[in-house]
Amino acid sequence: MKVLMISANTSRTPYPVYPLGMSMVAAAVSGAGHDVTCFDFLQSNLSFDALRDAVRKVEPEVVGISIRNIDNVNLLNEQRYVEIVRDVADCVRRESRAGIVLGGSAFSIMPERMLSAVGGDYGIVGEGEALFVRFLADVSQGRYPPRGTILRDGDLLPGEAIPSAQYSPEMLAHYLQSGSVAPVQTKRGCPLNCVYCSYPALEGREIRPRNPACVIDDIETLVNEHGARFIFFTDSLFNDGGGAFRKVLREMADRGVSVPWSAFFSPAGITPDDVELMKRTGLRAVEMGSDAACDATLRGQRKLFTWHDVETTNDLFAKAGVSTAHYFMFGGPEETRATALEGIENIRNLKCSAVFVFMGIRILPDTELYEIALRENLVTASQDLLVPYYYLSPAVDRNWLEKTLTDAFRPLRHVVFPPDALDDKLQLLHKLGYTGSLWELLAPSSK
Ligand code: B12
Ligand code: SF4
Repeated sequence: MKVLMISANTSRTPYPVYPLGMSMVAAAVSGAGHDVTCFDFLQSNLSFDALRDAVRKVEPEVVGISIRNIDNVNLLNEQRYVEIVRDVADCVRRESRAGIVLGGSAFSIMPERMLSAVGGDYGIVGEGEALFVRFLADVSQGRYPPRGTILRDGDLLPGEAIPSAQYSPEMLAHYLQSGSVAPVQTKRGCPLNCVYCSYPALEGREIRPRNPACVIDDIETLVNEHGARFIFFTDSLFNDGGGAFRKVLREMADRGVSVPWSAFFSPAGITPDDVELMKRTGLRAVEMGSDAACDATLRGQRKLFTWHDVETTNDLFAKAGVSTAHYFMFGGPEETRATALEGIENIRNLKCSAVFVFMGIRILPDTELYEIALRENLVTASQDLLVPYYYLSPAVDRNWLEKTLTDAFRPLRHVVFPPDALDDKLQLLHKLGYTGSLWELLAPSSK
């Protein structure tokens, strides 16, 4: 069948990111023998003319729209992305009678609501490779499900069967202009239960590692054939408790691959040997999901580590000369004035790192945070969660919290509040040819 895949992501913050989800689904669809064309709305500079031309040229029988972000999860400078996805779907609809299938992380978080807001014909929840291929096999036999059907609960792919993305040279060239960051997924799934997190619902609770050799093949292709100079491992959590990350790093080291890389880490379970191996393979910067800044709020977020773990892991990387960025969300469950002040003091004492501070936590369905917010009467069961709504602990006043965080962090160059305050500078540095996420320039160790 002729399939047109469209990435409808329009976000450029903190930098434009290569549409990995669409490329992985495209690889599976093309592997199943279909004729796939990918169109990236962002790369085409949000041009509806270019979109229209692509639809006319491809004459697709099915169109898959990949929807990455609902919003920017930033209470203090809200950006919403769904309306323009609806315009994309409308544009396709005007040009073509093809069935429109929606997928992607933003779709999967609120499938029913997204289907009606965007106006697709069908939706696929979760990973798209197997279910989209099955859908195409059915419709190629004329077996269309009723319009409005949302497919879900397909068998998750075993890790070894997760495909390499179909990295498009033209698309990559576009994204490499912004910091030369190329994304690679080494595994799917997270077994933990952090209170706000939708990742386990998106990728499943079981860790499914890809074959490390295939992961390193991807890195070599990106570096040697496409000129990527920085790899971001997009795993929900890189340093999984089962140690799959070590196998990837050992394979990398055994094959002599060393390229600057970064990933999302949890501040637990990392040894000095791990750090040594990470450095050998090129680790440039650690993005640490510390999330809360003292023990009471860490417990409130159901984190399995303590503030002591945050400090110890931070020191481990600092000693090895690796910069870390910590992300914190103030105002979550169990936050009070006292915990906020304690958290600020803890952050002040954190050595050698950059810190990004969010206020409030975006409430997503199917999370414990949503249940808590319901119990505390902060949301109602009929509330439309597509409209961003943020959890703020009833024990702190919003204005007090915002002023306190602003006053505390304004004098500190390495603490960024609100968290997008440096996005424009980052984009300028990328234009000047700097690579990676670059916040390490803020970390006191690198001054
Ligand atoms: C890594 C990551 C980042 C990295 C990206 C680094 C890079 N260079 O790629 C960084 C830190 C930069 C980042 C930034 C942001 N992120 Co982010 N990120 C992620 C994360 C952990 C993984 C994304 C990824 O690449 N996954 C791997 C790919 C293969 O998976 P996928 O895209 O979901 O695709 C699969 C399915 O969705 C499906 N699928 C995809 N497309 C389609 C299409 C069809 C037709 C079908 C059938 C199926 C299908 O199949 C794919 C393969 O199985 C996710 C959480 C998660 N675990 O999903 C959040 C996530 C995508 N991010 C999110 C957000 C909000 C953001 C930011 C807006 C935050 C901010 N304020 O800066 C920015 C936006 C960036 C941008 N420019 O778009 C949200 C989006 C949902 C929402 N709440 O709106 C997520 C889901 C986290 C969350 N729960 O809140 N992010
Ligand atoms: S926040 Fe990170 S560690 Fe916690 S459940 Fe989500 S992906 Fe897993």
